[in-house]
Amino acid sequence: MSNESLANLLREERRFEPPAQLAADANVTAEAYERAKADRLGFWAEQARRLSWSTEPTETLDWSNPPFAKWFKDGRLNVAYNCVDRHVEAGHGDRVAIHFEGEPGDSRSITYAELRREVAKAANALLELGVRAGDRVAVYMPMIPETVVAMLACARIGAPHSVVFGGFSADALATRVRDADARVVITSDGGYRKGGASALKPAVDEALSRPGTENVRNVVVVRRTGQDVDWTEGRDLWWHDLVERQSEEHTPEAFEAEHPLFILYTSGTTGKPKGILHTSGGYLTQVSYTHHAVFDLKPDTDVFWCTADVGWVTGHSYIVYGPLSNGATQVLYEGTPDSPHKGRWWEVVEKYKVTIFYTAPTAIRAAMKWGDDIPAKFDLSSLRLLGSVGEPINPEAWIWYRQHIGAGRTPVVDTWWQTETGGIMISPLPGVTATKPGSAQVPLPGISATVVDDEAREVPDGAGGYLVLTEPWPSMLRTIWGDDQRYLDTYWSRFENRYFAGDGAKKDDDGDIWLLGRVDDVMLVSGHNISTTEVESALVAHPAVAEAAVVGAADPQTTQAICAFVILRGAAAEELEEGGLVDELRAHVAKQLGPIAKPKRILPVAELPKTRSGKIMRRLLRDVAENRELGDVTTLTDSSVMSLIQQKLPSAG
Ligand code: 6R9
Repeated sequence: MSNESLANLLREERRFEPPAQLAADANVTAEAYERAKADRLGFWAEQARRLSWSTEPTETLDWSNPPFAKWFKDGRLNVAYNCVDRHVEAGHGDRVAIHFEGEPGDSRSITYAELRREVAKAANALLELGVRAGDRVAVYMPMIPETVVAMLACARIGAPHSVVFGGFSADALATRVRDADARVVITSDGGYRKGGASALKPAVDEALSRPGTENVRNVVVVRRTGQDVDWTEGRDLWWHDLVERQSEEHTPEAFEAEHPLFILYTSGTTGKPKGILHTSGGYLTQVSYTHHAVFDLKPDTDVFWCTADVGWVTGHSYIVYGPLSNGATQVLYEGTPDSPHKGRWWEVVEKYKVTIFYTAPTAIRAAMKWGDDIPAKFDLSSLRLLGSVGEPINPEAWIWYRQHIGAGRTPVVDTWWQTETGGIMISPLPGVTATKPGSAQVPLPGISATVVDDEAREVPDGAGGYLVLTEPWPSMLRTIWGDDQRYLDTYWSRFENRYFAGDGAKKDDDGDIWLLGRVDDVMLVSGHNISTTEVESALVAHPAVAEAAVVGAADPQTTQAICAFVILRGAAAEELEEGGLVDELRAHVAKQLGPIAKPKRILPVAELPKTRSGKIMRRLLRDVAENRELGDVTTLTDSSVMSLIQQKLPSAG
């Protein structure tokens, strides 16, 4: 991020103290920081006791082979039992677990007792299909209750799930099915989005026609939209046929704390997505604790709503595992915020009297753009706490969020974390921290984070550098699925004994942390990580493209916008005069990777700037895309290419 935008970030000087009543009743007080500082492992051992273990762990952390951590390794538990059954056993079976709101307006409330029965039946169904502990199950679903049931059923039988975002293409799904060597895919005919039924099953059929996916024995299909689907006899099964006839009884088996819980793919700079592996006991401990601490959840009275898709880590940790392990009542919403109208989310808040609301800056900026009068039409007085995640939130959006959604009285917690960290790492505590718009501020109790310079030296207050995590944490990724070396290279080689998060950060004069965006080549578009290399590969796969270089250019709406520089093949360059090729290339990328990866701009150029070793210098292209003076060009093979590229550009971006 440029110094100029950093200056903008820091311009807002207001501080917001926690409301007195919230502070007085808060789940977690300032004392937690002291306790964790005095005995970090003791602190986490205490948090692990939030869970129900069939064998209590005696060892908190085994760090004898860093950076391969084992948390609570001699403990045994069942994650699904912790998220469902134990609440029923504690007498909360009638409490609503999920208020489901479909995009077309259909709704259904599911109690913990009902959820227990559904999860048990789905677990029995998977067992009938021959799924065993350790087998991987891919889940490619819309935002419906069966998605949560499917994930919990996998957890219950110890079969790691790999949820693939429903907006991803058949190619992306195939890559992930192949990498995880999945045995079963759970999907639906489709889901409702943007006012219509969009299909999912055809992408599964296409993905499973690709080589390397042959080990998928069954596809279980939830009927959501009722649209026609192609059917492969012997492989495909309707969820309602298979699951409904199962017994409601299933005895949960206890697994080791380090038993794999799920794989979730995140983009990497080398193109191939990284399968982030999370395990059971440490992950559940941290997501449960952070959900309790950061959102101050009171399970008897709160209604929690996290708007993320279950296909992203935020959905895993703060729709499924965090809230359910805490016995929360929550809203699950299927569709987009603007269908059938731009007040849809606020209508849902009013309908269910949501008290805690967690969303992403990109959604807040969209709501700002649509106008203050829209949320003003709804009764949002139930809200008492707001959260943000996914990208840096600019102070303007933070203030708008507090003012127009939170009536100028709710705390806003800006939570920094990653797929890799599993749970929230840096965030204000709503009953403790005087919040600063735009800053995630402080590591949570038990978490050690700081900002270092190129030489790994901690920077003084007021200076910037790289965000690093300096001690292992319970919900840390354990490795990259099938690739320990890549785990070491990606996160642990940049600085010795420090986890490199890949984010730029700054400490302000109070020592509070401000996140400044990705420092590597992964672009952050509307809260989604997209690798430059993946988009480049997609472009080059088109016959008209010879070479491509992709950068993320700062964008006020989506944090970064994808900007592609392409070298066209001869004949194609002529066709371009007619204008159609650029549109075709954008559509091509959308088909290959999904609409989120569609470049905002595609600029045909004659040459790309490269170093002598042949690496594309994206830094310079970013300068061009952001209309900046070029940085150091001395390592270029041919510095004249840059002036040629600049000439091609319309003067203002
Ligand atoms: C949870 C999630 C991780 C990347 C992360 C950072 C960005 C997330 C942020 C934030 C500034 C915040 N990020 N939360 N940046 N402030 N509060 O989003 O996981 O999809 O893996 O993305 O998102 O750049 O490194 P994931």
